[in-house]
Amino acid sequence: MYLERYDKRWRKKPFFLLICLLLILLCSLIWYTLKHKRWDASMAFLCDMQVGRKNFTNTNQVDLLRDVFLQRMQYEQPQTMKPPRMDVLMITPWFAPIVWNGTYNIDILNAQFHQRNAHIGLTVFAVKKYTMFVQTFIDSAEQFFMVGHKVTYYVFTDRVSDIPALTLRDGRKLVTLEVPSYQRWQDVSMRRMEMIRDQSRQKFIHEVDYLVCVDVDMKFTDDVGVEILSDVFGTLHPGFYGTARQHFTYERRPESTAYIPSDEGDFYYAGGYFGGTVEEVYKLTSYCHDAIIKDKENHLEARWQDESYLNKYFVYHKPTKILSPEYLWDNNYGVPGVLKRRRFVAVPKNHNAVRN
Ligand code: 5GW
Ligand code: MN
Repeated sequence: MYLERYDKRWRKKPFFLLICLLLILLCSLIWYTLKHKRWDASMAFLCDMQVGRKNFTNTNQVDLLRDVFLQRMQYEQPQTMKPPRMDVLMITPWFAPIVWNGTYNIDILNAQFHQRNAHIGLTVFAVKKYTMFVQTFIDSAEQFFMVGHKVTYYVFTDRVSDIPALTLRDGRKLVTLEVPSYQRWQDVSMRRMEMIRDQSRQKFIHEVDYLVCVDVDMKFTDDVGVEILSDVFGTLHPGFYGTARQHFTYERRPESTAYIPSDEGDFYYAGGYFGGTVEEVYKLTSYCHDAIIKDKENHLEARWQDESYLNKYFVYHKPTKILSPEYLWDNNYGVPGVLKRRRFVAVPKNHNAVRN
């Protein structure tokens, strides 16, 4: 009796096999989609669901929080009555740190960011002849940028075949993103906002935690590490860090969306170095691009293109960290005493040769 039933069932063997196969396929599909999600992002989603269905579960959002803790470390005690730097501003009135050499302990910061397994994206544009800067840029970044952390270089270019194949350290990779090249250099510069916005949405949000967005005609000459990371950060322009606000080269025409009155503004930030979490960089680039387009419709273009719109953004969306000019220097400004290190410096360029 049992045997008979057993036989009958096994006559449907192909059917069962098919079901099994489909189940396996479904499982691997689910695993594959979840694998690429960042842990905290998917957890946040789960948490939201639990908040929505409080009655069906005992788990609280706070029970899912991860403990980030440090091992025993030995280092010099911070001294309440003895600030590490007396010659520079180390904190803004809205409590954002300004990063100068001597103000932070990189070992503590590295330990924290390693625990969080932070993945950093470094975006750079090499359009037209600017592909000539890529090799030096990447080679120097391999030596000095976020050493020991996970890094993805995103190189936006119109000349994909000009990007050299480079050997990178463990945990680091280079992704080339093909983009249109605009005829006007002003558009090459300004459209970076639109392209970073688009890729933040489509790609970066799934791949990295933080973005660092910089000029390519540059070279790392000293350490740039996780001390720069924060929700949203800007960098003091090397030409204006000691300047009074009314002399900043902000956009001063009230008709422009980038307009900043002469009695407003904290610092003059450089267009060639900003960043933050992917979410914050999305908000920043989205705002700047929208402002650029609005001005374009009115046949306006701010005085220093994307830099002007970035400065406008930071007047009303205060950065949570600010990098000192150590992080963006040009040797044409000499080497002042406050500058203990030059970490990222402009590569001298023959303007006629690279821009025509
Ligand atoms: C070309 C002519 C004039 C100005 C800029 C360009 C240009 C800029 C270009 O042809 N290709 C290109 O990729 N760029 C990107 O915009 C580079 O990433 C570059 O670092 C950035 C800003 O332009 P820079 O570096 O020439 O601007 P400055 O103010 O640093 O001299
Ligand atoms: Mn530049």
